[in-house]
Amino acid sequence: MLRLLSSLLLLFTTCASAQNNVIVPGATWTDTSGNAIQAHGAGILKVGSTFYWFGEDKSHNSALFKAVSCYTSSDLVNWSRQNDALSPIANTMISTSNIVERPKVIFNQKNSEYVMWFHSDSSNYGAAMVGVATAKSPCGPYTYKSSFKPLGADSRDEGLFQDDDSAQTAYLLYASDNNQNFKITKLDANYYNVTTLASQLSASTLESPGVIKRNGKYYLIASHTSGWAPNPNKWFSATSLSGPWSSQADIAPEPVRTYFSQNAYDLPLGSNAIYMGDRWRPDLLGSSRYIWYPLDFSSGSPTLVHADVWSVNLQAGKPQPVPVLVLQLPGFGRTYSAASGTTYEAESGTLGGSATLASDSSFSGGRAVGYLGHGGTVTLNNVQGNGQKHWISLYYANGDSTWRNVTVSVNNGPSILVDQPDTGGGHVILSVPVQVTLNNGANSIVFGAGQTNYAADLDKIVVY
Ligand SMILES: *[C@@H]1O[C@H](CO)[C@@H](O)[C@H](O)[C@H]1NC(C)=O
Ligand SMILES: *[C@@H]1O[C@H](CO)[C@@H](O)[C@H](O)[C@H]1NC(C)=O
Ligand SMILES: *[C@@H]1O[C@H](CO)[C@@H](O)[C@H](O)[C@H]1NC(C)=O
Ligand SMILES: [Ca+2]
Repeated sequence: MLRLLSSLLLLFTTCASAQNNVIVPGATWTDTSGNAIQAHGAGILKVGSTFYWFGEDKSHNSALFKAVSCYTSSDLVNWSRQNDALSPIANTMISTSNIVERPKVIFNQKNSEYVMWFHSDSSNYGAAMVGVATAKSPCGPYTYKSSFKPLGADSRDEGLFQDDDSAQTAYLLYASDNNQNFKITKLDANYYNVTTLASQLSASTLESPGVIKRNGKYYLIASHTSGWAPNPNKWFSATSLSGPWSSQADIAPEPVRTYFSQNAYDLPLGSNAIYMGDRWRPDLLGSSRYIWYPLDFSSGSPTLVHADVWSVNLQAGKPQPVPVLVLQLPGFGRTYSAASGTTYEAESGTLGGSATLASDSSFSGGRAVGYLGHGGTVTLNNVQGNGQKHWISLYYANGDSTWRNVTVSVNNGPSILVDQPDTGGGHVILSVPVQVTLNNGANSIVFGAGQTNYAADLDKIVVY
């Protein structure tokens, strides 16, 4: 045991500089050129050992169409931007005054062709169509074919599922009939059109769907409809895509509203999967963040594994680039690793100005620091670092209906402002990440200084 501990410590010391080789849900995720990844409403395609990430470029902070981006990666962490996969065409349904959302790509073996489906709409979401585009290489650029209403009915948020039968039958998954009925419809052999309805979940008000097949069983993951605001995403299972589907169940504890995210894509990996969601920020759409978590199937009920900092080990046995503890979950084995952190309770810090202690059983240690910001501060001394960049997760509660934020200053250095999305209640705790450089040894971190607005109640921080 001692030997294991010291080798973990050694791993921590020698490898900490490679900390940007990790998935940090809610952080600004930069590509290999250092730009924020713009690929919202994601779709993933794997070709050989390369992953392709398609998504909405929202860098113009607008819902209107700018581009479907294409990024490549071999490890799901380090992404390089390629040419845009789909670009606007004036006077069509994919002009810059239209909506193109949730691009998904599958490969059609018969035609040796990549086929992209997306939500195609007018600017007020009144057209409610799907669009189809094709290309001969994964990133394209894709040639736009058409937009239409599948089987003559509405289609808004959509996804695709390609089955593993010899014909590789594919299906459109979509919110139909003014988002009231959720439908799964079979595609034709070219993947250009739909043919027949496979199943309908009537009055289910589901959107943002993904389907994963596990041991002959189909799992549908979807959110309900609450605009850009998060809700508790659900799962359903069936032994056939024609149903019957099980009744809905949560993929995460209901109050956390899927850790403030909405499903975009579910990527099977090993015996589990990765949940890939969006944390939408409607007033600044380009700053919407990606919330990716392991989706654990070991209990038979797909469940998000909340991990502040984690990595995907694509090659079993490959040395880990980050200090990790393998998640102690059956089936995870070498596939997922979550970083181990050191916790500092906010209530153990030194309160300044109008800051006060808040008590609630939902807080770690039963306490948090309230009335931060607007003159209130808390200082945590003796936060241990190693002279490198560290991710710190701030655990907080924000019972407002709007976002708050908090300043973070390390060793009297410049303030970093960290957003604190509403948590859905004053008793609900979420975490947000911030990356800082800590001195080797003890550090002093001040929260809430120099801001006129109130920050959220700070429960604790975890330093990775
Ligand atoms: C990330 O990918 C780029 C381009 O493929 C490569 O040059 C770089 O070494 C990679 N970095 C890491 C940390 O894997
Ligand atoms: C899709 O199929 C329907 C029914 O056969 C047909 O009416 C429609 O024109 C087709 N749409 C496209 C875009 O090919
Ligand atoms: C910080 O939060 C306040 C609301 O508490 C908001 O008015 C302000 O715009 C936020 N600042 C930034 C830079 O987002
Ligand atoms: Ca606490």
